[in-house]
Amino acid sequence: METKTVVKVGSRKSQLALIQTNSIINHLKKLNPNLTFEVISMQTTGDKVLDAALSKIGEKNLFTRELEIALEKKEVDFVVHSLKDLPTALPEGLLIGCIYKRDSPYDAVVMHPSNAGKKLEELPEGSVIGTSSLRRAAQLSRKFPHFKFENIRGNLNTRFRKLDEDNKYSAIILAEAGLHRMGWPDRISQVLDKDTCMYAVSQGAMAVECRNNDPFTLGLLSQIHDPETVIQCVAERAFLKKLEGGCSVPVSAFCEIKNGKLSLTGGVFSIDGTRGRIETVSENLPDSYEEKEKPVISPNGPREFAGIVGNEKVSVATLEIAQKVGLGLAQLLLNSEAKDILANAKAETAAAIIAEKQRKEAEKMRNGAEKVTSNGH
Ligand code: DPM
Repeated sequence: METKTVVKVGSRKSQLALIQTNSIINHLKKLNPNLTFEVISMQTTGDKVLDAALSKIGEKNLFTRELEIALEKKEVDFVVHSLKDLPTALPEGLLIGCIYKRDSPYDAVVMHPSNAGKKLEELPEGSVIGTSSLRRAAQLSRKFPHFKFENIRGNLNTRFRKLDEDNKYSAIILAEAGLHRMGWPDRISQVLDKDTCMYAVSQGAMAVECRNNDPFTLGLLSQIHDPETVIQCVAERAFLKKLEGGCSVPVSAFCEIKNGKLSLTGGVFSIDGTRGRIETVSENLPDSYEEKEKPVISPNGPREFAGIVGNEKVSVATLEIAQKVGLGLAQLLLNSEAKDILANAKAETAAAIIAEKQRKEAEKMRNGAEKVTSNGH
C-alpha cells in the first residue's frame, strides 16, 4: 500500500465549504500528526449559477462534478461535502470513505432584523419567507398557508446580505448546522421540529469522497467514520435513491436510533403542500456495529450502500439492515397515494426546468440583440 506524507484535499471555494474542509482536516491532523494536508479549492457549477433555484437547474451533481473530476485525475485525494448535496449514485470508482458525526439535522428560521426575536407564528399574513428548497416550502405551506414562499439563492453569505438589505423577506429558512459552522448561531430565532418541517436526507452530516481503489485514504478516513451517523445516512439515502428524489421533489426524513432500534420516517409532499403522506419503518440493530470478519475488498473496491463504505467500524450486516429500512419505507410510500404525489411533483419540476431554460434563452437573445444595436451606433 502506498503511504503518503502529503494529502491533497479538494474543496469548493465558498466559506462554508472551506470551513467544513478545514474541520475534517483538523480532526485527521490530530490523529495523524505526521501528515501534511494541502487544500486545493475550485468553483463548481452550483457556485456559478446563482440566479435559478437548485430544483430548476435540473442537474444532480451541481456542487460536486468539478471536484469529482479532480479526484478521478488524482489531482486530489479526497473531497469534503455536505452529504445532502451528494447525489445518491456516485460516479464509477468513487466512494464515500467516511461520514463525520452528524451535527443538527434540523432547519432553522433567521428573521429580518426588524423581526428579531419573533417566531414564525407571530409574522403577519402575506409575509415573504425566503427558501429555494421545495421540501421546506411544501411543508411550511401546510402549517403557514398565509405566507408567501419565494426563492433565495446564493451561498450563505449572499443570502444573509439579501435578507438584511433587500427588505423583501420577513425571514429565511436555513439548515441549523450550516449556521453554526459559519459562526452565526445568534441569528437563529427558532429551530423547526419534525412536526413542522422534517429535514432533508443526510442534512447536517459531512461526508468525505475518495477513490474506491485508494486503501491509504480509505484507511485514514475510517478513523473518523461515525457508526450511528452512517447507519442513519445509509437508511435515508437508500430511501431517497429508491424514490429517485434529489433536489427536484419535496421529500423529507426524520431518523433516530433508540434502544437498539433504527426508525426512519419519510414524507412526500406536493409542491404546494396541499397533499402529503408520511410513513415510518423500524428494525432492530445488532448489539455491536463493528465488522468482526476481515472485510473482503473486491477489485471494485469495498462494499458500499448508497455510495457509503462499509468497514471495520460499521459492518456490512449492520448496513444491510439500514438499507432494508430505507428501501422498505420507500416501498411503503410507493404503495400509497405518495406514488401519485411524487409523480406529479416530478412532472411539475420538469416543466419548471424547461420554463427556466426558455427564460434563459430569451434573455440571451435579448442581450445579443442589444449588443448588435449598440455596436451599430
Ligand atoms: C440541498 C438543499 C439545500 C442545499 C435542498 C433542501 C437547501 C436549499 C436552498 C440539496 N442543498 O434542503 O431541501 O436553500 O438552496 C445546503 C446547505 C447545507 C448543505 C445550506 C442550507 C449546510 C448544512 C448541512 C444547500 N447544503 O440548507 O441551509 O450540512 O446540511
